[in-house]
Amino acid sequence: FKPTFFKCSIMIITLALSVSCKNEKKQEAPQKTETKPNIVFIYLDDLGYGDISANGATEISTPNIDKLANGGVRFTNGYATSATCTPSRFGILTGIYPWRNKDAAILPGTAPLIISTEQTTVPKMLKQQGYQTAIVGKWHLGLGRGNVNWNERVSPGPNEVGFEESYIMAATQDRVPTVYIRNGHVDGLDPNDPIEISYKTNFEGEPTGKDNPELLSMEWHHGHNNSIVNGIPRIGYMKGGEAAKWNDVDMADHFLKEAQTYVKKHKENPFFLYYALQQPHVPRTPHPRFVGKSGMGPRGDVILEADWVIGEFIKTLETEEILENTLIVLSSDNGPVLNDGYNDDAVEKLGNHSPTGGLRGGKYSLFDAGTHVPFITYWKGTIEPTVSDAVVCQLDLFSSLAHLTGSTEKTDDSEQLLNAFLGKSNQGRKNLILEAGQKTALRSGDWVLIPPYEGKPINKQVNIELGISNEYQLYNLKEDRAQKNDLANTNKDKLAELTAAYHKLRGK
Ligand code: NG6
Ligand code: CA
Repeated sequence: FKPTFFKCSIMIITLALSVSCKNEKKQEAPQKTETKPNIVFIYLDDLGYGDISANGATEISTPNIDKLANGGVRFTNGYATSATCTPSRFGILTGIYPWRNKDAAILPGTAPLIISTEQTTVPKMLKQQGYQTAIVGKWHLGLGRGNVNWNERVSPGPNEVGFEESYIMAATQDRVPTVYIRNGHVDGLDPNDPIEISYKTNFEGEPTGKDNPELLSMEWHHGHNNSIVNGIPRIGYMKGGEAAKWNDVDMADHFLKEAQTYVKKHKENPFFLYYALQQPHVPRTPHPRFVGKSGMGPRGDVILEADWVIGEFIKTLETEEILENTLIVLSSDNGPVLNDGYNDDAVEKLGNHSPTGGLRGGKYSLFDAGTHVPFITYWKGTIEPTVSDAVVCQLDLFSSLAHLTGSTEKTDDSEQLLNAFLGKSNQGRKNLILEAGQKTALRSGDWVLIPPYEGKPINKQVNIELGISNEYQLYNLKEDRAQKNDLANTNKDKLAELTAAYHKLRGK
């Protein structure tokens, strides 16, 4: 009797074990879906490393961005690929170094699409993993194939490179066409008032910033003296499309509403939203609610405005009960600039604020402030709050998010650094090629090598040092964050080592 009982109980135990094993297996399923969180890129335009209080700003307060920074991973060595917008956006979306693409330079509003429709992109890769995909905000990667007719569907564009839904501005807030485009169609266009755009010649009888200063509510400083829209002189000429023209002061609220609506509509299944804010790029047009609030003029005011919309957006994720299932990546496309072509008091009212956070250079520069930007990952309940000094680049999101979501896709340039992005490892890249105006430099560990280049060392119009010199420059960022001590002449070994590494990586 006893042995049988023993046998039986063993059987029961085995059964129980196998059941519990099965249960464990079953439990894997929901765990798997947990690796498909919603993914949101919140991408700012020209926001400097030092422009957020989480990174040490004391003259301006960005509580909503800080909440992400202090509740997630705050990277102290996070990089955009480039010191201007178009190449950085190319890099973050394709996982390919933009200097490999000769067209990845600041584009006019009439430029053709520079991402091949054959190219893998973050949204395409995520779509294959079952994601819904959308962009809201600034595009600036070109549209169409040249000679766009803005009165018909404009294509190819974001919808042809992986975004199922798009609500965008074509280029920049200071460039025509000054209209929103939904899935290729100009939003609110009256067919009886067709749009014409040119970056070469004005349309007869149309006022310009250059000839009609009496019509301006904002003064231009350099460039920006073509067509006037809402009293603001722009780059490029535009005629018609009156009803479709955007309202600059409402732009932040407008994009926010689009982003919120998207989230509410798509929350049942995983989505990827690329939410590309226009601030604090020029023209800086804070909504009246924010005017004067920073004491720093419009540049400070639009940073407060951006922080506010980010707060509202996160509230939406919270009220829709998906914040804990959403990985947020917040960064900026390039470093800061004060006067970028309009007299808007950015210089005069700066006070003690340091947009670069003490880094050298700024937008357009090969010095660190050109590409070293705010970089935050946040995933409530999954990412433990931490500060990371791993060197990470927006380029690396492609392979890392592929890994997270179970895709085997990767690109040669994009490193799989998921553990760094989730705050589980301090291990970032060893080497990173940085780009400004299609000139490149190398960050390697704590070191930066800037090869010699022809050209002016300073862009006088924006008053930024570009990092250009006809000699090699070598800096140790750990000891010399501000790049004040060029060690090229005193550390020949390091110079040789980095020069070799740089040429190898650049393939020349
Ligand atoms: C420059 C513009 C600048 C800005 C920049 C693009 C002039 C003189 N300057 O050419 O104002 O629009 O392009 O900025 O036109 S970015 O952040 O989109 O790269
Ligand atoms: Ca930019």
